[in-house]
Amino acid sequence: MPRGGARPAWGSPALPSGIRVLAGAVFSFARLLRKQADSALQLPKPAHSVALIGAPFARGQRRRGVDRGPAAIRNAGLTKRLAGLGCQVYDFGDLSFTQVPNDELYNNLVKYPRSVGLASQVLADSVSGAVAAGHRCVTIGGDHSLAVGSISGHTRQCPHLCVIWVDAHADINTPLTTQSGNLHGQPVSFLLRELQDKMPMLPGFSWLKPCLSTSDIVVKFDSCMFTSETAIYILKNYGIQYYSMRDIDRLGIQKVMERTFEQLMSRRQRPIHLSFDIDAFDPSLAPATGTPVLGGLTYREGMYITEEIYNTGLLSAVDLVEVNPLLGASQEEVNATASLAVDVIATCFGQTREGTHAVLYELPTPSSPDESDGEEQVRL
Ligand SMILES: [Mn+2]
Repeated sequence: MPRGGARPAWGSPALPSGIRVLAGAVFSFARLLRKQADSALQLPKPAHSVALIGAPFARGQRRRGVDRGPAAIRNAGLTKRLAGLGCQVYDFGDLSFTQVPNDELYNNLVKYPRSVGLASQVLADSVSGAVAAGHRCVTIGGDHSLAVGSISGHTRQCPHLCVIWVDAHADINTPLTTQSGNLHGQPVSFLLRELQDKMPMLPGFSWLKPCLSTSDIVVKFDSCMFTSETAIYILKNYGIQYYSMRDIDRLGIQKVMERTFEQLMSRRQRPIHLSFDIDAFDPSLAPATGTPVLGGLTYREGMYITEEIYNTGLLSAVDLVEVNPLLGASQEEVNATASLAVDVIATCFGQTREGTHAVLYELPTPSSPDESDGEEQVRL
């Protein structure tokens, strides 16, 4: 495994109270000095070390093609875009998942439990290793059942992390409440400690320890109309902070993000795991996905979410899942969905909509000596 890059520092070290003000002044001065030095030398921003992990897994849902998501996102230029933002990208390639023979239904309903359990275990080990080596980790899926692996692997290194879940659905059914039997609609319930007395032991999941509390996660999803009664029950009765599209309409995305960070960071700053399902966007923007829902996020709302997460400086891992190149009605639709995925990830690492300019950029002026000479000659 390639190693490199410094482990991100999560917040400032604790200081004896007597020197807090002085230390604050020193830190500010140091920051000012660093800013001035950077300006003078036109240094790029400090590079993030990013591990890229492809997870071509499709058995958490029923549509063919989502295992081709990593290739589509790579082809849309992800690595180049991240490198252009100053990131040092370590592409670990695609994980290979062992086929599990005779992966029978659990409870006559839940599909491919052993395959999903094993794939998540493999991904958990990879994410854990990448974060331990000092990288920020980008997992490109693949279906959303993999978040069981990415989040549990991430918590091995960062036990106090928090999760922002952006999705058309809440993905919080349990194996006993699911109607479809697809595990990509259930990953959150596997991770939450408070739900464990409602969770059966599924074959393939004996390795998993629930690693999140309900106060560690904020869920944004599209529409109650398409969210099961169970999901709404769990969100409300277990006190999970969530925002539907109606909430986003009512409050605006700026307020929603402000409240998200208040909830997750009010006691202390901590690493963020963003789990982003491309179906959170309106299907007009992300058509090539398995379970689209009308009335999803606009491009601007999506970019605002990831810009704000970048601005915290606390992002530690991202999942970008459910891009399915076989479900676009045309190549244009596939390209649009994959490009959107690249935009989401790039914005997580500093791409802005405002653009930028060189620190020493100067506008040209019309009064240069050459031009004066020219004028003289014309007059003569
Ligand atoms: Mn999802």
